[in-house]
Amino acid sequence: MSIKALAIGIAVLGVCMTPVHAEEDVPEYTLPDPLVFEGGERVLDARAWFDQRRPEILEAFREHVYGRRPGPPDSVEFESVEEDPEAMEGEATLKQVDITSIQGEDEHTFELILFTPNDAPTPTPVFLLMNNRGPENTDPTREEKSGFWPAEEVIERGYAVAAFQVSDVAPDSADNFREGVMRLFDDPDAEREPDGWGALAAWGWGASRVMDYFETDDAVDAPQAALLGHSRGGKASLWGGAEDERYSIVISNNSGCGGAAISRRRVGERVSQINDRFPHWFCVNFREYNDRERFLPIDQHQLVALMAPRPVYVASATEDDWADPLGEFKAAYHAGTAYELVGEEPLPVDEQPPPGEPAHGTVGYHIREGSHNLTPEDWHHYMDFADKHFERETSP
Ligand code: GTR
Repeated sequence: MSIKALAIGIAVLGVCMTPVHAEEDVPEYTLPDPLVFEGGERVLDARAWFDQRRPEILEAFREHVYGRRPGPPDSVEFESVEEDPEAMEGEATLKQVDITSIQGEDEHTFELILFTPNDAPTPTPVFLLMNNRGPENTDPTREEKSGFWPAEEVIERGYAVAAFQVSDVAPDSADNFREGVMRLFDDPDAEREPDGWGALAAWGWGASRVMDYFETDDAVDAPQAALLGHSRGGKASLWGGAEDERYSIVISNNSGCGGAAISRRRVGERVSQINDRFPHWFCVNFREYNDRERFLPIDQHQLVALMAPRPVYVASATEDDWADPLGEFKAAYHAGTAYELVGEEPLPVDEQPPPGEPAHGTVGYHIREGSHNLTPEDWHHYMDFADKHFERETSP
């Protein structure tokens, strides 16, 4: 086996490593222009973006990539199952809330964990993590602490911090992903519609039910809520933020293929590989683009552009070639034309900045030294970005 083949093998296993691809091997490609309608006409002003072009792009992603999610259920109920006003040694209030979606005769419940700071002005802005790792990362008792969700550090900076398990909303498995919320709307035994929603869309739908809850909680400033996900969670946060404009900041950490990375580059994970290994994440139509990325009517920079004019953040890690860090940067960069059109600041750099030098316009980007992960360092960049956009003082 050649060194390169071995390296790719290791990357596939998700073990941290240095880049294994050569930029000169990236095929030539032309990106679809966010500001050109499918029919070829140019988008000339912000009105045309909001009223026509944005809906056209959103529709293309529904049809070809993530599938169509339903609207809200008939009703949603919230039940506080645990409350501790003296959590984190008195620094925060803990609430554990059961969120129940009711549709006809059926219902589905998942749990939200929320800490709000005790000595910050209320309502407080909030970060919601769509947790794709184990629940030990978001331990409400704080007996276990994890850099993946450094809740104490977020509270210390005056933000509320929340999390839910994506697998509680839709199991992360091709065998039973339709047994979570999806069964409220679809027959899990019927064949999937070609544009029926996949698990990533379902996880974002769950984030919308969390937003429904935030809007009822006086301690939380729902109009200042940031939606954050890592890896598969970062794919879901981008799509969830595109579908639900109530999230005012959308953040994708190391989201890679089907997230922020440009599909046409074919670097790291490819559309065919992701569809083979995770057939439940996307809609069935996405498989049409296995090894045919250049025929996609959209590419992932347009997913980032769907957030405009809201602040959006893409982040990479140096040893995460499987997620194509340069492709992630390029998506953030090429979303910029839509941001400029609506009077917002695109990425303030036109080349990928070095590690440790985040670039924060209304579009934000950083690359962190290290492997595929969500770390306190990433979180602090996100909080700096939120401080800027929510006009808060950045702590030293
Ligand atoms: C990998 C997958 C990636 C990424 C990652 C993760 O196996 O190939 O697309 O989503 O899992 O979620 O950690």
